[in-house]
Amino acid sequence: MQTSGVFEISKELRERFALSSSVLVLTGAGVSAESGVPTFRGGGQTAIWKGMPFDVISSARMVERDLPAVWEWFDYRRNLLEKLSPNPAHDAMARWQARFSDFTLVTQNIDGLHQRAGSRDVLELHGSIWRARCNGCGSLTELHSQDNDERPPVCFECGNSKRPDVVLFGEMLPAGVFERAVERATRCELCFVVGTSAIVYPAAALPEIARSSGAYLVEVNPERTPLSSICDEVIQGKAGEILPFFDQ
Ligand code: BV8
Ligand code: ZN
Repeated sequence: MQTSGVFEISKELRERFALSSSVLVLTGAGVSAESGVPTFRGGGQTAIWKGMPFDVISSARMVERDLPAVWEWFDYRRNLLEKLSPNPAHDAMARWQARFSDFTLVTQNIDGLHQRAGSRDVLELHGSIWRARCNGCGSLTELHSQDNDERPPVCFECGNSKRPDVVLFGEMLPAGVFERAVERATRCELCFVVGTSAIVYPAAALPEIARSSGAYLVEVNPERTPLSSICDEVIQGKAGEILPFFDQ
C-alpha cells in the first residue's frame, strides 16, 4: 500500500489508474471546499439563508413565490465565488482529461471552478451560477459577479423575467445531460466519486450505474457516505491533497 501523510492508495488502484483508458469522475461541493466555497451539508454558512434552509431557497417553489429572493441568494454566492480560485483537486482533474483517452467529468457543482481550472466538456448536472435563463423563451445569458442589472433581469428577446440557469430542488435536470452522463458511466472502467454526500438524486445514481456496469469505484471524501459501502476503495481525506497524488 502506497501511503502519504494520512491516506492510503492501494497498489491495485495505482495500477488501474495507470492502465485505464475510460474514466469518469463525479464531483460535488466538497471538491470546491478547499477553494473556500462553503459546502451544503458540512455546516457551511450557505446552509441557511435568511432563516431558510438552502433546499427551500434553492427550490422550484421559490422561483414562483419570490424570484427576487432567489436572485439575492445567487448574487450573494456569485460575489463570494468571484474572489475564489480552483484548488489542486480541480487542477488534477483538468490534467486527467489529457491523460485518459476517454475521460468524463460530471459535476453537481454550479460554481464553474472546474472550467476555470481548464476542464473542458464538463457535464453540469445542476446548471451554472454564471448563466441566466429566460422564463419565457429560454434564452441564456452569461452573468458576471459585478452584474448590477435590475433584479430579476428582463429578457431582451421577449421581455419575460430571467432566473438563474441552475437546477433547483423539484426541477428536472437539463435535457440530455444526465442521459449523457449515464451513457459514460455504463462504459467507464474506473469511476471516482469526489466530495459529495451522495444524497441528491438523480446525480447520486451515477456511481451505482458505473459500479453495476463493472467499473472500479473509488470514493474520495473525509467522511463516509451512503455510497461508501458499494465502493471498491474509499480514500478518506481531502480531495485537494489526494487527487494530485495520482499523477505527480
Ligand atoms: C429531480 C443547485 C425529478 C442549486 C442543487 C421531493 C420533491 C421533489 C424532489 C425530491 C423529493 N425528494 C427527493 C427528491 C429528489 C431531489 C433530491 O434528491 N432531494 C434530496 C435532498 C433527497 N432531487 C431533485 O429535486 C432533483 N430533480 O429529482 O427531478 C423530479 C422533478 C419534480 C419532482 C420530483 C422529481 C434536482 C436536484 C438538484 C438540486 N439542486 N443545486 C444550488 O446549488 O443552490 S443540489 C445541491 O446538492 C448542490 O448542487 C450540491 O451539489 C448537491 C449535492 O450536494 P453535494 O455536492 O454532495 O454537497 P454536500 O455539501 O451535500 O456534501 C459535501 C461533501 O463533500 C460531504 O460529503 C463532505 O464530507 C465532503 N467534503 C468536504 N470537504 C471536502 C470533501 N470532500 C473532499 N475534499 C474536501 N476537502
Ligand atoms: Zn425571453
